[in-house]
Amino acid sequence: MFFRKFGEKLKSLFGGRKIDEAFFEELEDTLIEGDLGARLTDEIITELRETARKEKITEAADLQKRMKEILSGYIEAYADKPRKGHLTVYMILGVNGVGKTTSIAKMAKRFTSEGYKVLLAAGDTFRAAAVDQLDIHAERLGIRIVKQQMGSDPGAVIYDAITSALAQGDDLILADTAGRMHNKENLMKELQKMDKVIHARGIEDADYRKFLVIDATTGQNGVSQALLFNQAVKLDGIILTKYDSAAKGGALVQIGRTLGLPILFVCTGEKYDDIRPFDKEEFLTSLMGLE
Ligand SMILES: Nc1nc2c(ncn2[C@@H]2O[C@H](COP(=O)(O)OP(=O)(O)OP(=O)(O)O)[C@@H](O)[C@H]2O)c(=O)[nH]1
Ligand SMILES: [Mg+2]
Repeated sequence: MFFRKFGEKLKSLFGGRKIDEAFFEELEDTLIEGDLGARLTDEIITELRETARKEKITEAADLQKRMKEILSGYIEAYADKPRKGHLTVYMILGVNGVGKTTSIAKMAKRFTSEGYKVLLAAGDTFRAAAVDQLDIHAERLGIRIVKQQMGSDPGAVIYDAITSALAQGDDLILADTAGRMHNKENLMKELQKMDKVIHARGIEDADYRKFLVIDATTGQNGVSQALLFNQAVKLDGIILTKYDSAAKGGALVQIGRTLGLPILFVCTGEKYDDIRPFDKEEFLTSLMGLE
């Protein structure tokens, strides 16, 4: 259901025809259009040609499932869950406007409904409106928030949040961050500072996770962002937003293939419940037009 347009294109491409050169050319164009990128597209086509040759497959339809199997090797769902009765920190990263704050609110609601004690940390101190935005969500959802005034050190906000969470016995801190366009050095410096604060407060690496939010509508840009952030700080996974308006999902496959990053959640709208854990089977079935 997510990628109807792209899926439909693949469906009609694979449907009722023999495999020939024209088929592979059309498939190549479609995959590039679907944001799979030139390199990955090449890899997939090569593997499909090989499969068709080896197994003497002549009907394109018989290759559709094989392609899904190939893609299935490229992406995974993020499998870890925060432990209850033990503090975990999720740092939510991403460039401007991708949906960090909104996703934090959605996750907060979801984890709370699963019985987690959640605390929000207003780590985006860059804009006054950012603190207010998270504060409004906290109030609406009845979830505790730790905040400071605009311009204060985000590290200090995180420090306070951890102190407060430990005192209150919270299970999970969801930390918002500023969405500035970063260069790698800047980003690294900022996040290393944050790491230091978090470690100084006694949180171990295993309990400190960094997720990058990617806007599904940005295609190749999302892939570049994942590359940059992952180089600057080791990411633990991806949250994909704006799936609702996106007709393609290839960028996610590319990120999985090139960076090996698992996907935590996908968001499909602006309402609190427009979020769900990544389901590989559902995603690929929809992406491939197999439903
Ligand atoms: N359609 C749709 N809109 C979304 C989704 N997630 C977020 N948005 C919208 O995208 C816009 C930006 O969302 P924010 O959560 O403020 O993004 P942000 O990354 O925190 O932005 P900055 O703090 O400015 O960097 C808002 O208008 C959200 O309502 C989604 O999954 N689908
Ligand atoms: Mg924000």
